[in-house]
Amino acid sequence: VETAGKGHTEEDAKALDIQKSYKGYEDGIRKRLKLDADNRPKVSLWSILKSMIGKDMTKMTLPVSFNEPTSLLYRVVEDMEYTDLLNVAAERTDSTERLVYVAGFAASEYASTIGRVAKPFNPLLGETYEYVRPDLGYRFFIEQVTHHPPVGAAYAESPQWDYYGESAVKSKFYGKSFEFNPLGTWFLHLRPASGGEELYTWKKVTSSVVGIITGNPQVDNYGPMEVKNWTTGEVCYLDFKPKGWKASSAFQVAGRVVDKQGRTRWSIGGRWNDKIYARFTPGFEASVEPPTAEKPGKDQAFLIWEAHPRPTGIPFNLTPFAVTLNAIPDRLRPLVAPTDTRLRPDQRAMEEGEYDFAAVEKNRVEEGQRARRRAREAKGEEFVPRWFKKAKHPVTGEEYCDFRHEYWKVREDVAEGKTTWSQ
Ligand code: CLR
Repeated sequence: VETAGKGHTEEDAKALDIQKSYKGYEDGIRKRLKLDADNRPKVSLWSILKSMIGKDMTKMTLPVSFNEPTSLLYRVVEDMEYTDLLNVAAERTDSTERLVYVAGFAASEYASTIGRVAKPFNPLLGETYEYVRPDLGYRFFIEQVTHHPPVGAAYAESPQWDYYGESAVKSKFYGKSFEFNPLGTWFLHLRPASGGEELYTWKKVTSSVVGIITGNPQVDNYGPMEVKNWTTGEVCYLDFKPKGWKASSAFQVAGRVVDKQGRTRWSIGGRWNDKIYARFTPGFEASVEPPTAEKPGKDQAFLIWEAHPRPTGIPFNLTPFAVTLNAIPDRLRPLVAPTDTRLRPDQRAMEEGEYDFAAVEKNRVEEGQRARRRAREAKGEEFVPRWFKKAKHPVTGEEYCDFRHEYWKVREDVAEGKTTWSQ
């Protein structure tokens, strides 16, 4: 093991452990779907939703043509698209600068919501998903731990960081808008190259669909976000501005990083669909304009994050990253858990444009879930998550889902033929 005098033996051990999960992912990422265009029937959202004011999304039965071939589990992995920002953060020696990049990561996931006015499939209780990126050095795992309300518990890890939390979204249709309010806290353990380990937390902002009545539905993301470094006491306050009437306020995000005395160090600004910048503003907060060639200098803003291009012509308006998620190469199929969402026939059919078959299969898997629930109730049993357990967070004191670090060990044994998933 090469430690290069950095004293990061723990990191090296972690890297080796993660590499064991690369098995099955040798074929690389998927670049395109079978389908060239989705050709979903164009039905007005309002005509279907107008009788459902006051309801939450989980209680609505919508035609499958309102779905996209993702699930709420996949929508959580989509957070991982810009993990390069976490690696940049780990390389910075100044902790407030690390916070700038961690906040950039927290804001980066919203770019993928553009143009995605479609319902992800609702995961079944106990459904899981694993996603490994040998090219980027991380692995991700999520399990659906409750059905009502739908909660997914996730854990991602790389040599430089661990990222985990619960995705629990409360939704309500107000007529004028459809609001999605994420409740869970996200935790990040960052291992800076300069040594030590830091804990950061934040909560996600509200997502909403506006323009339903006027027939021009669009996703907006708005509200305050507080990214806190528990190790240093530094905080980044971000404000996602609601779209409103003025085109100029659309996608705007602005904020600042403060030290533990509350003094501003950095100002942050930009648009969450495009680019976010930071500017060194010690002791004052200032607007953040994109840098210009005319006035170079230390107080110039610099780019911290830029959205990946969104090529046109991907069915369902998916991002290239989302296209990689439901792929199931032959080498991977025998290694994933039987509960893996890649094996769901309804999502597969949706992805391949077989909408009627998708609807039939969706019905069938959901019937199966109801039968399993009745069987549990008859025996007086309760569902127990397989890979996570409820615990009190040792630092923040909140209740959260603790990953038991068993999934990847079992998977390794399955890959080596020492066991099978059913045992
Ligand atoms: C927001 C970020 C969270 C995870 C998450 C969960 C639910 C998602 C939401 C995100 C984005 C908006 C979303 C929502 C579920 C349904 C809703 C995709 C990713 C869409 C826009 C609703 C479409 C309207 C239907 C009625 C057709 O970490």
